Amino acid sequence: IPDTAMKVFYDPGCLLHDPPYEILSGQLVPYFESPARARNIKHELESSPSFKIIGAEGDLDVLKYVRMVHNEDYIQYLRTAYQEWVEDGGDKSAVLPETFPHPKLTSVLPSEYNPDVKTLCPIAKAGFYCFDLSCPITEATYMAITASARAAISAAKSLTSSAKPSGPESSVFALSRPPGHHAGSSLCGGYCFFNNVAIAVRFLQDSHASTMSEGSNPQGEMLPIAILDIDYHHGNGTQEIFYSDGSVLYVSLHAQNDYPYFTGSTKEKGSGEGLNRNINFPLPRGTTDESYSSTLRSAASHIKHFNPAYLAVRCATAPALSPKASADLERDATSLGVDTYKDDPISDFKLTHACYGEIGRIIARLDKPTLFVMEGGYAVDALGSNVRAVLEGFEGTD
Ligand code: OKS
Ligand code: ZN
Repeated sequence: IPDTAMKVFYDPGCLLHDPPYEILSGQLVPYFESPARARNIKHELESSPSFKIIGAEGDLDVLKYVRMVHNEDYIQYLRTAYQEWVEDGGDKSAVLPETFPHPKLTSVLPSEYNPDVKTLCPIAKAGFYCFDLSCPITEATYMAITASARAAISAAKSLTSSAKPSGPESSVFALSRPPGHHAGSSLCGGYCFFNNVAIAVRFLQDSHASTMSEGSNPQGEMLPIAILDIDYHHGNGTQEIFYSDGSVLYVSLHAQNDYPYFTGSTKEKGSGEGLNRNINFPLPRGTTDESYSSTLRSAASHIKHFNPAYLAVRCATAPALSPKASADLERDATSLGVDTYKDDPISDFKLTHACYGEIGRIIARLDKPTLFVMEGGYAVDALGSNVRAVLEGFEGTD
């Protein structure tokens, strides 16, 4: 293994979350965000000398960093929800909500809606902490989401101890799963429970603060970090977590008018100290290599101007399906009985395989220590090779 091999952090606990089904396009289908996704990526990267798989660090205080992002009641909910649900007579397969506190359902203004959550029954709690039906909580979910965060923190930790300040030698990939960017400070949804990238970003900021002598940072300034979200979907959770935080720039490229539907417009610019530090680039269906990479270049120019100490990239292959991947997706989907897949927006982006490498090269030109964290992508058989193309484009090893 060459010493320039990119470190890939992985925790087998990530495989434990394995709900039986989900509702997609109105149909009950096997859960798309499956353990097979992580296995496929690991297998692909293992077979290349450009990568080195490393076990996540066992003795990290994961909860310490989870608490820097998520509220305590939400964390305790995720930890205890399954047991409470089963004790209440709920189905043993998983916790799922029934109703949500929609602003027009609750009898008071949304800002005044503040129930005593402890008094809610398990199925009501499930709706309180979730915004859709994509996050069934199984007996093993809490272990899996902790493992997923552990992989992201371990990767971030290795960045802080890297000899080189920037460039390929100081870049790492966290093979995290379940994903994180839809998870907000007290909200799960879109397969996401803990926001892995947000947790890793807080870890990096905390490590930096603790290395500073007391006198040298009297204002307690936080280390500036940029998050580039190249998942096909908008990262509503990451946007919410850092919305009024001036130390973190969130930049997202995503499909307009697609899941999660109600966030991701250019009007969402951040607030207070975080004003202009939230930048959304919604893209139309049918987006091609050329328009995707030129949008990514302008996104990158905002990051360059912000001049972060670190760059965190949420990697996903959904926006860049190769013709083969699209075929796989359609085939898988058909075998699962989802006949609407031709119309599925995921296959509406028209990027070719060559675009993956280019995406990696554009990110590499920012010349920052970079943390890649896995997010979405369902074309299981093509996942590994697509992830590999982005990372090898970045490293210049393609
Ligand atoms: C419906 C699931 C809808 C798609 C969720 C998208 C997840 C994703 N049960 N986010 O980046 O890939
Ligand atoms: Zn996605």
